[in-house]
Amino acid sequence: MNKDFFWGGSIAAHQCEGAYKEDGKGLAVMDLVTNGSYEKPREICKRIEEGKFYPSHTGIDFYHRYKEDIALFAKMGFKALRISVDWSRIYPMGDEETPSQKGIDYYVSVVEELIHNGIEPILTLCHFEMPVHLVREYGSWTNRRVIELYLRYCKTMFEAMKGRVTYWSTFNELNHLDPATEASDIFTYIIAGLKFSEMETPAQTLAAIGYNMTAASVKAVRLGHEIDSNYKIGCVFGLQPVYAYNCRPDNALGAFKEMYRDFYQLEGMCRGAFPAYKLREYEKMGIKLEGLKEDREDFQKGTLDFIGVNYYSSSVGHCEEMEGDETLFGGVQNPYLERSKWGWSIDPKGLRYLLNVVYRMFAKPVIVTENGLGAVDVLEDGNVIHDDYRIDYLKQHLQQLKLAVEEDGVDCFGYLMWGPIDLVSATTGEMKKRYGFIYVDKNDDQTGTLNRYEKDSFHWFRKVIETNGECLTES
Ligand code: BGP
Repeated sequence: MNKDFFWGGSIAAHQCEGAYKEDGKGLAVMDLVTNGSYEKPREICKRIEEGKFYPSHTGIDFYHRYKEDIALFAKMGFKALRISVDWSRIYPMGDEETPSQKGIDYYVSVVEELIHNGIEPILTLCHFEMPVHLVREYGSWTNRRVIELYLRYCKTMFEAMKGRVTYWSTFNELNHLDPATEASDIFTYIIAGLKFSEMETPAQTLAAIGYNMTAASVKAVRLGHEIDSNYKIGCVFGLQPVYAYNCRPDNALGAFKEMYRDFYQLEGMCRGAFPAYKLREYEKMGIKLEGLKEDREDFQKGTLDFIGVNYYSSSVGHCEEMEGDETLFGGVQNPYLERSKWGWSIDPKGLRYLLNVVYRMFAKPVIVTENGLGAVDVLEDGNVIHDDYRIDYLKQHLQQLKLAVEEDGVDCFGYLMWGPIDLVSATTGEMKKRYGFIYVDKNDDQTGTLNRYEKDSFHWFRKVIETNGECLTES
């Protein structure tokens, strides 16, 4: 691998920081979502209700312990860490004229700590952390005024981090919302603070959210480049291969269409225009979009510098012959693959497949911004955790990534493992679904010391980084 390859991890503010009211932070959408589990969906509340538990309020207390946690990442040899900035710390309501200095100072301190430890900071500007006020008062991304407010926030961060940060992501996973399909409440809520089941005109609403967020991203890229021409600005997508069940042409076409539903915004951000086929599709559905003309130049000038790929799983396209369990992100389960305890199929080759698809489609540098295994870990006597299943998972995925780079010629400049320290699960709100190299002593009943312990995978990943991935292919 290239000697500058970004080995590291990704975390998100609302899943780790806690301190949800501290230093003037406003209420963000995930502050209203309770804990849940694989069997019991998280509850989305209108307001904070007594007696209910909201995991984002406490997270893993990264807000206060970031120095200790960054030191552990540095001990593993991390070259990069992707964090998110919580919009509601910078603009607590979202529509103030001036930002919160305390919010800015906090992220400057975190970034400086990373730099001090030799870790490249990669900042996501919105990872499911929209101020609730923008949903209540403006109707979230359905309202184009929110694009301006998002740009005000981006400008604040682009200016505050000049000279400290190079890599940015405008959004995390703004995909998964296609007007031609039904969406789950948790997905529409995570992305836009709105419940699918409460949308009066779901197709129109999803299309407006999808388009306006895409427009916001291209405008943010343009703005960022104006502020600092050295900025490298990408966007992170949650993508998965959708395989055809067999070679029946209908199945091949169906799987193709299902897979590329998640790509239209990425196409808009890479090709200099919002895809014409999508506009034709909307016309047939009676969907109307605002701003197409005025945004045209932004689409041309705000193309991405790189693409972030979050990869966990693959699926099979719906077809007559195969009736399987639905997967979380669309498509049905693949009978050839094993699944995690949370039902996510495990498909290392899918990562190689996906990296090739994305790189060949857009010819832009790619970075794996998330990948990992959510599993139940056991803290044993002596505070050790033997997580060989996680090592197996990561090793197999990294071997495929290496093949994508070294055999297939994909320009992939980093691998950021998701949740290098245990944190709150986004879909279920649990602590039990652990991803980390670092164990956090916190349980779903809110007991635990919050102490951090190194799992076996911690030492394994340190070696991967130390050998720049060479040890992955040693027998
Ligand atoms: C991605 C999100 C992350 C993260 C991850 C794992 O889609 O970007 O925020 O949570 O999925 O999902 P979960 O936490 O539900 O296991």
